[in-house]
Amino acid sequence: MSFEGVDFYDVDSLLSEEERMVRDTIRQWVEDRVMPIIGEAYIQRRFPKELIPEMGELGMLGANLPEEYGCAELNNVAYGLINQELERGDSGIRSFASVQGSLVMYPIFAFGSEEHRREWLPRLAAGEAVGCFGLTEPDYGSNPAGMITTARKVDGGWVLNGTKMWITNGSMADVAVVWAQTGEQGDAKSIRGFVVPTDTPGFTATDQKGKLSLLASDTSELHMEDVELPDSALMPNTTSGLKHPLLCLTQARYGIAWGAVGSAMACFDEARSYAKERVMFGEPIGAKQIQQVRLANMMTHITQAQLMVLQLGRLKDKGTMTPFQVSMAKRANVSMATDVAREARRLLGGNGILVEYHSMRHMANLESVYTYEGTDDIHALILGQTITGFSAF
Ligand code: TGC
Ligand code: FAD
Repeated sequence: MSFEGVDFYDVDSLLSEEERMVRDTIRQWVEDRVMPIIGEAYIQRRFPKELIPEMGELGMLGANLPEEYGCAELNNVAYGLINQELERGDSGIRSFASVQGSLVMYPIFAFGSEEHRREWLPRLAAGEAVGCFGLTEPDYGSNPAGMITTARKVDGGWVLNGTKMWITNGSMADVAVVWAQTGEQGDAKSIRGFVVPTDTPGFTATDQKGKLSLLASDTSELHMEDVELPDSALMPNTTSGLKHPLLCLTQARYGIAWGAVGSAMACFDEARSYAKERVMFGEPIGAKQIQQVRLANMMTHITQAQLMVLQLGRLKDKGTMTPFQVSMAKRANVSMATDVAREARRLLGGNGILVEYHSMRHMANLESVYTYEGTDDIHALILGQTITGFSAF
């Protein structure tokens, strides 16, 4: 498939030369390196690890973090465009980069010690090391405040015990950012973050079996049984409470809001070219009013989403973006993309269920994206609280 790129409102003209250059570089890389292999990787249920060093070389990992630590130090719009282009390929590829950059490198940069930064950031940026982020537990998904993983203080260090579920990059990670209770169980106020090398004795990861979505992505369970860590494993700038993990989620949700636009653009491109070529009842299906309405709706909703994330990125670059604005964009754009992917798949008829086409893979992936990083419902409740002042969680 060749990416034509839907840009009905000339959003391109609102980008700087550097932003366009970043976007075009990643778009070309996805076309050359991801598209030829992604269908097969998906069927084989494997994350294409061979792409990681190239992602590092092209500056995609932690791209909005400082050069001092080996990162590209791009602005947040360019960072968003990277996510958009990666997710045109596959949500699993974007997920890898989101977790590495927003959920591992960002907390190490923002809350870790200088030693943590020097040890991990250059390797994570280069793709020489992989990271994962352990917040969710089997019984605490939408409500991480209730987590039961503990970090017990002992002489000279900490001992971690617990299980984290649904962890992206978990089985291939060299380092895990793990959130744990340092006080009473169920007391959100005592949650702290730890930098845990995954070869520490007692730390194991097992692959999550049976997924029907995000198949080209590593999703795992983390088990920690008496994992002994030195004092230095604690991220010193995490004060207790959920605020710091939530700050990480804001970074990742921002990237997802852009990524969802990319998957919708890919589905629209596919649907448009299919509608022009597929002949039924003597003419292309694109000449039928029903398919034109379908395509018009897709393009309208994609255009709205493109404008929303661009303004969100400009606010982030100005330093005034709020987590509530991010919730709105994550929720609206992922919901939009799930609808666009489903409509594109339907337009493709029987071919729409084949792996040679891409819309159904995007559609299945987006069901995970709809759920992770705060479900659609949770973001509705965050917005509801912002509007009314009442918490309805
Ligand atoms: P709450 O009392 O509302 O907040 C605790 C403190 O945090 C502050 N805060 C935030 N700060 C920064 N960013 C945000 N988004 C924030 N939201 C809240 C808040 O002001 C407060 O600060 P302070 O100073 O008063 O202590 O906390 P709560 O326990 O009531 O939780 C609220 C809720 C439900 C919104 C939160 O728990 C939530 O967002 N739940 C959803 C869980 C979630 O999204 N998990 C994601 C796991 S990671 C993942 O899915 C990776 S997928 C792979 C990929 O990214 O590709
Ligand atoms: P639950 O919280 O049990 O929700 C079940 C249903 O109840 C949902 O419909 C939800 O919207 C609804 N619900 C919940 N609370 C309320 C409420 N108060 N009012 C109304 N409805 C409510 N986590 C990590 O920490 N790191 C990762 O790298 C990571 N990667 C992931 C990758 C994948 C593929 C997936 C699927 C998940 C990943 N997650 C990760 C976990 C993800 O963040 C959680 O799945 C998500 O937060 C939802 O939690 P849950 O699955 O336990 O659902």
